[in-house]
Amino acid sequence: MNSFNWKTIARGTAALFALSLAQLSAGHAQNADYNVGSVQITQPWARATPKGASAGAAYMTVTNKGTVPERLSCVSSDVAAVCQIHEMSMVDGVMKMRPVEGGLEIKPGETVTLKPGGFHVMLLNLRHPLQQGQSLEATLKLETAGTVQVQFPIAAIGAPAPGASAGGGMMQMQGPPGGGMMQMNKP
Ligand SMILES: [Cu+2]
Repeated sequence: MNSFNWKTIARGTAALFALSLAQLSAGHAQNADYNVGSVQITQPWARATPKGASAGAAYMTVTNKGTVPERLSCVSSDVAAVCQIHEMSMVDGVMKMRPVEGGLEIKPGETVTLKPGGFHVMLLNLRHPLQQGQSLEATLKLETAGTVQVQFPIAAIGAPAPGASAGGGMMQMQGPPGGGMMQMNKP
């Protein structure tokens, strides 16, 4: 009886594993790369918001392949009245966020990842909730390279990374897509 149970569990785990990989690659296919001047933007994504939420956040990885420092700011978005680049910091033991004055600096040769708990694109006064499976558009400005319109595919509410299910799921994908580390959480 024990061996039968183990087989069943193994088969179930394998099926889940395959399903999650399929979801990951499907999600990744939507995350296009953008080039503007010497700056590359990869893996843009956003998080879905609960009904009634007035703010949302979007994330991406920005690489400066040029020779001069760049500064990233958000000009506008189709889903929100206000779009800003925010930073998170600990103030008296409390996590706070605030706009990055003058734009987020990306030095030559540097890669900066905007992600949950860190730098993010803040979308304030949302016109409608951000729905998983849809995408939002934002116009980003790089001081020297110019502006670029970026599509951010929307992942689940509370998703820790693009293509991942919401936090607290059975499986979590971590690390870069297409070869990242995989972490399995016990249910
Ligand atoms: Cu913010």
